[in-house]
Amino acid sequence: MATSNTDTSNARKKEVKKETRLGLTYKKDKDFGEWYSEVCVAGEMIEYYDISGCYILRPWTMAIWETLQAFFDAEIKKMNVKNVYFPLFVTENVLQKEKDHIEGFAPEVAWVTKSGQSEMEIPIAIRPTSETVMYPYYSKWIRGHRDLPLKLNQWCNVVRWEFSHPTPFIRSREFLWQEGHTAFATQDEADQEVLEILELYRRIYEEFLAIPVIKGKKSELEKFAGGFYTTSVEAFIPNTGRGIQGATSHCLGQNFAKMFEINFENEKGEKAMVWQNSWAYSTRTIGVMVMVHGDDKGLVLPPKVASVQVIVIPVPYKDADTQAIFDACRSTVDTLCKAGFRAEVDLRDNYSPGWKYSHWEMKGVPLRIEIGPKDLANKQVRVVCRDNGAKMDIPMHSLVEQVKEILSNIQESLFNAAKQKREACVKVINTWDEFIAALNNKKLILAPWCDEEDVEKDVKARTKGEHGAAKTLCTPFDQPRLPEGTLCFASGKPAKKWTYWGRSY
Ligand code: 86X
Repeated sequence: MATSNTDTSNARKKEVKKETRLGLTYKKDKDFGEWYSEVCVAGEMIEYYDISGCYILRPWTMAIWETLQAFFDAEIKKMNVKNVYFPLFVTENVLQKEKDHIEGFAPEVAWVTKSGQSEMEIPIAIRPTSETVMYPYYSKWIRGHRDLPLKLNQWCNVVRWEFSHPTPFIRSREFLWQEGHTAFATQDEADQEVLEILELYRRIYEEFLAIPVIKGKKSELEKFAGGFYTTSVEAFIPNTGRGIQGATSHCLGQNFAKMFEINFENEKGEKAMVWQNSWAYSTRTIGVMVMVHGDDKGLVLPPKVASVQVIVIPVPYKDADTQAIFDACRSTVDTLCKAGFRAEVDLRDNYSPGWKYSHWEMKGVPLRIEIGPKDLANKQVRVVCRDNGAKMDIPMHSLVEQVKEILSNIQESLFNAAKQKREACVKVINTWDEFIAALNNKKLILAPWCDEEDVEKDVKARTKGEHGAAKTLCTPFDQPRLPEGTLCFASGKPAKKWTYWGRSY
């Protein structure tokens, strides 16, 4: 088949153009939503799929998930939590066992109704969460006080067929999570575990993802309806002025024990009901990380979770000894890997150094090392920090110590920068007018509140608009002093506590 010269040259032009089309179309400050999707895809974390709300999690994402998983899994094992796996499917009968629990959620449940071409006799649901799947077996397995505590966790996927706007990681119809379900003889033990787990969630956000979170208790309106009380870690996205629930740790009280008859014989030989908890964090954590740290050049990954912490790029010049530069790159990576860092070299010969810089910046690699002829001659490397663009020359002999120091500084300064940005958004208010002004200014609002459900409902109703209503995010455990006589910003009644309010994801 004949191909004209023009065709070939156009094709080549197109190819080169595609290769060089690096950089984002959208700006974080201008079009946040579009920027976010673009960064997830261009950073190679996510690929869109042909089912709305379902996303492919690429290796760049899964490596982060596995790091968080390794940490959390080891920590809960220290607490003597055991891993299990319950089936994905649940019959209608079992799902509906707890009517009140399911009621509000029913529209989100996805069903399998056919096998091949034939209708199934009994349709089966795909788990949206596993209470009703697991608790019948808790009832069977728990007989006496010696069977307690029962502490189980599973790493799995769940499906919630949401109809509101899907967003990668943040609101997807299928997501990965861990769900912990524990049962105790006493409320005391349950209470204590709720907080121990919440602390692990704080550490995931603050120590790994470099995101400051607020620990607190959910209002009656916002708690898990089937539970006794809900605690959470709450993050904040300054660009949109929205709060986002990072993870939850619930005390379920004895509500589910009643429904599922999870009873035991206590030490006195009396019949008693267990106290239960449940707790979860999901791949949403990764979305919060992208939103908080990303910039106009792409992802910014905290060193502790980045699957590549250091990318080494050769910078050969025409008359330089390319082989020697390549060798220096390889040995640099070797040294770093042996010292325990996650380092890689990009030796591809079909991309320019400049293209590679943009590529790895887009992917958020915390540290870039460039090695050119001058570096080789001076026995040094050039390092560039992803977060602030800082550049320095490091002598080869102190490579490991300096890289260690720099990465740990990046981890810390990402957290500090995020915290500073969040603090700049916190607005303490006392009156309704101040509340509305702060809400319109995308603030994270801390307000004195009477803690009445009807008042929260009223605030929701009065702030309903195209951007969504304001609600409570949490009542922080760390309470500022509440001066005597302080009134609720919304009702004018005596305030009982300081609570964070805002729009949320
Ligand atoms: C609430 C509560 C709880 C175990 C956790 O937050 C931690 C881990 N579960 C989950 N929830 C539902 O119960 C629920 C139920 C159905 Cl049927 C649904 F379609 C969606 C749901 N979403 C949340």
